[in-house]
Amino acid sequence: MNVVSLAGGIGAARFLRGLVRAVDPASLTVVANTGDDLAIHGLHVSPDLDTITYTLGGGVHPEQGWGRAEETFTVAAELKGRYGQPDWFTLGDRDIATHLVRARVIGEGGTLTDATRTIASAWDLPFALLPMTDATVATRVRTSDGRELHFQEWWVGERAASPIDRVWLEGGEDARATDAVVAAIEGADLVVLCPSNPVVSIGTILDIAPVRELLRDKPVVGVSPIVGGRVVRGMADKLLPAVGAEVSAAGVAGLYADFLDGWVIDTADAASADAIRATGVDVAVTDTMMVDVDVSTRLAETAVGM
Ligand code: FO1
Ligand code: CA
Repeated sequence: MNVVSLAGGIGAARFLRGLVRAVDPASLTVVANTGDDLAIHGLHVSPDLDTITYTLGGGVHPEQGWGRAEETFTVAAELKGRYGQPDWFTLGDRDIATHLVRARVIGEGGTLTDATRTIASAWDLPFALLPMTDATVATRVRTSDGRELHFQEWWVGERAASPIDRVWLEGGEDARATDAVVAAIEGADLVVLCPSNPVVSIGTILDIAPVRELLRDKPVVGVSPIVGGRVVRGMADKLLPAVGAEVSAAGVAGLYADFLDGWVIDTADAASADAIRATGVDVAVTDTMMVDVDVSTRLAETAVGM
């Protein structure tokens, strides 16, 4: 069975630790969001690709959930102290090695897809990891006081202090999914949406033509990133209102209404199951708090078994 999974960062990475146990990883393709990507010190930073790679490769910082374990910051200190470079978004030394490999592949004329293949193979990832597009795109937000910022400037730079009234993918209209992404979805027997941010992770991937259109012809199941009407981590609660959606398992399912077939929600949200079923979507209710790999595995088995 060929499976394609659409993924953001931390929530996706934790879910994928289970999905690789629930399905044959050799038949799994993970398509990752690149709307969070940004250039720092001339390096192409791809937080979601790297979070997935480090987590599934066994090298992620365990408490933080992103970046490298056993990280050091010698280069960052030199950049700041000697060169006076901005440090609102910090790359650690080990992480910089990843970025130098990516820069070398892209500098030699390769694509982000090529660079991702090189990096994923060094981490022995057992599945294919693909960026959603090789085009340059960037998630941007408009704050309620009228400023337009890169998503990372708002989330990391300003700690999401300002409310958001608009969010969009710059360059999204002109971007296309890569041939590899299109072929993977066309060949998929099942598409699984990770419990990722429905606006700036899954929503961004859906914005890249022709992903959304392709999903309408496929069995698609997803795991709700909202538990008990709250975000587990991240900032979806600040972004869902900007796209007119409720911060709830049902609200997120509604954003996928045109293609969603199965939706896994937490036991804390069991009361909303019937309302979601009434929209024509199958609902499974289970424990979705991925405190360890066993929970992630059972969750992935539930999603795949719908
Ligand atoms: N998050 C931070 O809060 N501060 C950082 O300095 C930071 C650096 C960073 C470097 C590489 C990387 O892959 C991720 C990094 N993140 C950092 C996390 C991150 O960018 C965001 O949490 C996600 O993009 C949102 O999902
Ligand atoms: Ca469908």
